[in-house]
Amino acid sequence: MLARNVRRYAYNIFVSTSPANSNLSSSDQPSAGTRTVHAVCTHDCPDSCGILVTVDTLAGRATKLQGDPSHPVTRGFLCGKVARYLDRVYSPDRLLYPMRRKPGVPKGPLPKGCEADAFERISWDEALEFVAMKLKKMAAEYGPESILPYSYAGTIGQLGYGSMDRRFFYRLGASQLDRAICSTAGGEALKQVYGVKLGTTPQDFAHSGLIIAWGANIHGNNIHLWPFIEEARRNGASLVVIDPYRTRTAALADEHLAIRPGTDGLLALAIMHVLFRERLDDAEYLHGCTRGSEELRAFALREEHAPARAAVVTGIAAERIEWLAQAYGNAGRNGRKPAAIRLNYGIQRSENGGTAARAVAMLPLITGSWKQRGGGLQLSTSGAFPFNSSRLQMPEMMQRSALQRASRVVNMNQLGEALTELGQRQESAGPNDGPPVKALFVYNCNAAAVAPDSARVLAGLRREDLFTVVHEQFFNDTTDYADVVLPATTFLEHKDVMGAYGHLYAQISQQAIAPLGDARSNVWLFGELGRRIFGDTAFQDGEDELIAQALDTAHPFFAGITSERLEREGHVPLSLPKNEHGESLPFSSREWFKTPSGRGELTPLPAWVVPHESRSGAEGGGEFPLEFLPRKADNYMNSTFANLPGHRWMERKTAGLLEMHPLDAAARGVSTGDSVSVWNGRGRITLTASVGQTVPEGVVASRLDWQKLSPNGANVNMLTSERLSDLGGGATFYSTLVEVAKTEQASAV
Ligand SMILES: Nc1nc2c(c(=O)[nH]1)N[C@H]1C(S)=C(S)[C@@H](COP(=O)(O)OP(=O)(O)OC[C@H]3O[C@@H](n4cnc5c(=O)[nH]c(N)nc54)[C@H](O)[C@@H]3O)O[C@H]1N2
Ligand SMILES: Nc1nc2c(c(=O)[nH]1)N[C@H]1C(S)=C(S)[C@@H](COP(=O)(O)OP(=O)(O)OC[C@H]3O[C@@H](n4cnc5c(=O)[nH]c(N)nc54)[C@H](O)[C@@H]3O)O[C@H]1N2
Ligand code: SF4
Ligand SMILES: [Mo]
Repeated sequence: MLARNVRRYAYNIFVSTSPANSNLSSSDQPSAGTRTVHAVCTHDCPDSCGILVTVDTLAGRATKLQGDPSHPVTRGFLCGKVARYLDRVYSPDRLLYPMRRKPGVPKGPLPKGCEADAFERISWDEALEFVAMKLKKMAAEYGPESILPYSYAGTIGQLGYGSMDRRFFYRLGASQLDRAICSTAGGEALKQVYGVKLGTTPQDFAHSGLIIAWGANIHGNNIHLWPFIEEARRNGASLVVIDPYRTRTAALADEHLAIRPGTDGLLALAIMHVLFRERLDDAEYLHGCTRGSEELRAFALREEHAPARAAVVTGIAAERIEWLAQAYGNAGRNGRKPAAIRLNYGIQRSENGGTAARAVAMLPLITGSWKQRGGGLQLSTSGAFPFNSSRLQMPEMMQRSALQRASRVVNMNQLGEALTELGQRQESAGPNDGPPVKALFVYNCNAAAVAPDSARVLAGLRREDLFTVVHEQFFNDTTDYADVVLPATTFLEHKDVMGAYGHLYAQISQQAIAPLGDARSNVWLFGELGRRIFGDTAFQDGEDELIAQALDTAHPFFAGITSERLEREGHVPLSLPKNEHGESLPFSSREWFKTPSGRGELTPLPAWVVPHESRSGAEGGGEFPLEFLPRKADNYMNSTFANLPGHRWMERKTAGLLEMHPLDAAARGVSTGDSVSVWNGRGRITLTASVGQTVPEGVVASRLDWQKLSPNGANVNMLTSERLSDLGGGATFYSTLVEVAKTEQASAV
């Protein structure tokens, strides 16, 4: 079985010569002995770039990566992280063979570079037999819900993110994972207001007169939107950034409004207040396309939503709020170009972030800016890709599992709780009860680094009675706690089909090179395990069958999108409805809304609630007076790339720093370069102070890194909480309070 599947890989490798070759300039023409393969960056990024990979056919080695010049959003360039991707693929640190923890070696952090010493190499056959035996044993002894899959977005390819793995865990009857660590609060917000995750296409930002980047670090996290914004600015547009942190995007903007974290919902209401007060609303559109506008008008016009009141809470001067609201409301009127909002997931990683995202999402419904090219809002375009995920994932297999009912759901933001408390309580505490988690299967995710409340997570992972399997490309914070590590392929080494959450092109990502060492894809791994344990035909499907299943939909957006066409063309635009000018303008008319009422929903009213864990909230004003932003690094992808020397070098100016406002620093006797302790009731970390204007008073910021590469081996998630957001059970990384002191003082506290 093993040999047959490995062979299947071998021929997949040489089938594709990229159709995009025809678009290459002569200097880019593949030379003799090389060929060009069309791949797609499968990292968790809105841009989902088309990539041309040059492969030395004789050596079977990728030698160059280039943004696909024929892809209308990639436009021939890659971000700094992935331009250096070959450093990752061919890193000497790649995890290339299955390994099992040596007897007697305790779980816990291992120095970087020495990890392999804790493990012994085994064959895939041994590894699969061992894992299958352990899972079967756990299921028999404690029930299948004692097994918890834990995955997120190492790859967002349709196959790699969720296909064979889901079939496997459904069939097993394992606990289900609510994958809510990133975007569920905002996603739920869009679904409530619009019924679907859809928005302004990136290219149309070029036609805007005013662009608002709201909780969106475009230059750092979504660089392929930037050229369209620059084009709009060359034609007179302004860029306003609403972000507590002075990001690269904010530094390049026309106006930066450094809002206090967690207060965006109130700012949105204050903007609505001005729009309704000044009659800058589009009454006709509100009447025709929305529901609840009269209630919203009355609510927004309340005195508590006036700019003067919002100013006190948001930290943005009332005149600036007035100015922004007037600029937003007047855009698109009297021959002016419309306003577009790039809302990103920053604001919804807060306790009240779902409602805040809902309030912001209502703004273009009030002005009717959806009707104009260059108007509207983009949070995510993922809802435009109606892949047939139930065919891919086969949730119906769960019914045939040992449980005969849907298995319990564990929210991935509460991994610490799941590993330390589930099944330990005396009395039953509700739907999440059941057996303790005895086996954890981690893939596509560096759980030990990215999940909130690390101290609890790590205490759980350290349990000797927990059987942990990690499928990874590298030894990282999570493999340090694994019983078995399995080597995973990179996107150059397997095939997949892709949607996107920041553009509207379906793409195929070809396998460019053979897997390195014994690395295998997610599809292969879970197919093998499924065949070994269950033998069902559902585990026989290969990549091409799965791609055909993913595309098996009659949805009109996918009209004309077939495997054959994707194989031929690499990327294919979705068939969105067009108006008489040939433009696709989401929510410009009723047909676009997918809410039950078929209209934009302005109720329930988006009341602003103070987050508990914020300076003005119930937990504020006490021991922990500073708001903490545990940010993403510009040069990593969450925790991915942080181990590579070239990427660390690019991030060197901010890694390990705590950015502080001069007043907060002075109040604590802290200067730039001082070692500072940052702590709250959940944990403590050590960083180096950097005093400056990147954060407003009362806010401190630091960046996500691996635990073991952070000072003292502890990263920012030591301080974050498992509390969930108001909608969608989302993470609340950005609702975190801390105190800071110079390290000498801290030891006395
Ligand atoms: N370089 C790089 N690119 C990435 C990633 C990465 O780690 N590095 N991660 C990828 C992932 S997983 C995602 S989900 C995407 C999306 O990524 P985003 O959701 O855009 O990323 P964030 O940086 O978390 O949030 C955007 C901005 O919101 C700000 N913010 C925080 N709290 C608040 C608040 O209360 N109000 C307002 N207005 N702003 C606030 C932050 O300071 C930040 O600059 O990016 C992807 N792209
Ligand atoms: N403090 C703080 N914490 C955060 C965030 C933050 O902004 N601040 N952001 C949150 C957000 S938005 C997100 S999305 C999560 C991201 O959390 P994760 O999805 O865990 O993201 P990464 O840290 O990029 O880790 C992905 C891992 O998957 C592996 N991988 C890549 N491709 C494959 C593959 O094909 N197969 C397998 N088996 N493995 C693969 C990579 O090597 C990498 O170790 O983190 C969250 N945590
Ligand atoms: S991380 Fe984003 S910007 Fe960079 S190559 Fe991948 S998709 Fe493109
Ligand atoms: Mo994310």
